[in-house]
Amino acid sequence: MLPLAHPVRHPNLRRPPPSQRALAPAPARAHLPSRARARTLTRARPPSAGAAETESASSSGGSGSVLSFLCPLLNFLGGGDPSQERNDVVEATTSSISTLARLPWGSKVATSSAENIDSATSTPTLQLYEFEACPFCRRVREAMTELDLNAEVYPCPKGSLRHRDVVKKIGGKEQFPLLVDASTGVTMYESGDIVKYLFKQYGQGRSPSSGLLESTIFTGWVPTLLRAGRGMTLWNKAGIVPAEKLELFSYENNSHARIVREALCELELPYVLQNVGEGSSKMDLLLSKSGSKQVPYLIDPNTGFQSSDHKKILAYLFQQYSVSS
Ligand SMILES: N[C@@H](CCC(=O)N[C@@H](CS)C(=O)NCC(=O)O)C(=O)O
Repeated sequence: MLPLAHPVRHPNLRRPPPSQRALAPAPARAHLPSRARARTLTRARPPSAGAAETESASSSGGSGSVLSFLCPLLNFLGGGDPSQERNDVVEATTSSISTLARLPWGSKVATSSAENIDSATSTPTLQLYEFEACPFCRRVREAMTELDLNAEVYPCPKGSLRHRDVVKKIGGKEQFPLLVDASTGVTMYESGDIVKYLFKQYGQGRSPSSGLLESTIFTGWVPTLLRAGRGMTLWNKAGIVPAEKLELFSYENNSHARIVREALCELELPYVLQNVGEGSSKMDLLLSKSGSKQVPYLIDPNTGFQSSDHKKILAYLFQQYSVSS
């Protein structure tokens, strides 16, 4: 096992009994107007199918079958249990090469976006249903870094206990990414459409950086393959639903932040993503919270855990949110 931070089972954490775990949907915050309601995580009702406007170009999710084919192979190569002690050299090398492969994208702010925080609830107006290993989801997260946007992220790993059901109820099918913009009422599949939408809505006339859209089908797969499918499948001991979302300061192409996001995905833990790419307007916020500009920086309001050390974060997450510990 990784060296562990001292885990504390906190009263804010709930572990639904096995019979209820699959029935405990996460909230789609677009339908939960107040922060108080967002806290009623396991009681919130998912939106009904077709309730939201759906803007989707097409979508068979054909490349999903590619991932389905690769999934067992990547799981095999990835060595299975993500909570086990890892080889630091392999971790650093594979994530750093992944970063190199996506170097021009998802690191810097291209344009400071219009504010996308709901002032009444202090929560982001964007909700992203995704999984870390999905190259199309990566494309959207890269755009969010470039636009300096925050989002509530609902990881939807294969084997998901909660969030995939919400996606099916919102849009009618399991396809990722899915974006909900509570400020406009727009709900969208199709990563290319989502990126264009985000730039149009929040990019103040800017276009996505050169090659961002086109490059996904080439080097967008590199992190998925090199990371051997980390951030793709639910960990078999996942299942604890935190009362409050975790908060992650990160930017898409940071090699250590990637490893933390993979873990959040494998544990299906929803979190508020504070994108802090180079030039971000939220750097001062990060500085005030952590005392440094280093990312990733994870805050767990359920327990008070805070750290910018990705290894400590991993150890904490797998211990704190494991059903058997
Ligand atoms: N054209 C879509 C493709 C999306 C897609 O194929 N996503 C895959 C994951 S990479 C998916 O949803 N697979 C179904 C699944 O994971 O169950 C887009 O650009 O968003």
